[in-house]
Amino acid sequence: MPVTIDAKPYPYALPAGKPCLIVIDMQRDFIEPGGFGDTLGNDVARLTTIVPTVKKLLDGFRRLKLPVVHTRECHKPDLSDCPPGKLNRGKGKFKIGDAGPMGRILIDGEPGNALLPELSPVPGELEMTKPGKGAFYGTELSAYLQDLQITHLIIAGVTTEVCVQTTMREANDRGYECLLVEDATESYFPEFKQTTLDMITAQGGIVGWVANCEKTLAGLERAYGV
Ligand code: C5J
Repeated sequence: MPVTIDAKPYPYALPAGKPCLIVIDMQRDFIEPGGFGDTLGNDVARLTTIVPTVKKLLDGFRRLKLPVVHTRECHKPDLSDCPPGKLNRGKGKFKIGDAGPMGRILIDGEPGNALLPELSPVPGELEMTKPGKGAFYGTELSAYLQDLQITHLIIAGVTTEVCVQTTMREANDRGYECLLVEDATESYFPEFKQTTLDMITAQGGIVGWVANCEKTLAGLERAYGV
């Protein structure tokens, strides 16, 4: 009998092999005051509330020696990987590539594009850039997961209804069994977060499972702890 995590819509069975944690876009530009998210008029304070929980999840994966991937949404400095439709979208103060308060918006290597320092990867973890909302589009993620023979993904990060949900749907279509950690993901819009959690778990888990951090770590400890 596989070990399970107490999840919605029903228990999530952990694999005999290792699950991988994917932490989506915990970047300064989305989370810190003065970043890109802030300049779009979003209440970034909502996103800072999950930082300790994401850290707890990371600590658990590290303690159990389970693989971790961190993503950053960004583009090359010459914007050659940014389609016109994305570049020209919106009427905010800044566009992608403009000089913002924390460097050029969504450009790889700029201060605002970095992960929050308290969630920095440790040696052995993959930090991966992505040009789209989903973590599979235009990235090495598929090859990396196949190499490690990963079949199960535990997902955290921001924002729930954009990059997190897109990644989870991409993963689901590729056959991965996905669980979203509900208190380790957040949105600028509380109603969008709740609706996303409901959409994921509807119809018998049409996209996957949802559980809180405590239950997720308890299941992982039962399955992979020594
Ligand atoms: C957005 C993201 N919201 N990481 N990016 O544009 O969800």
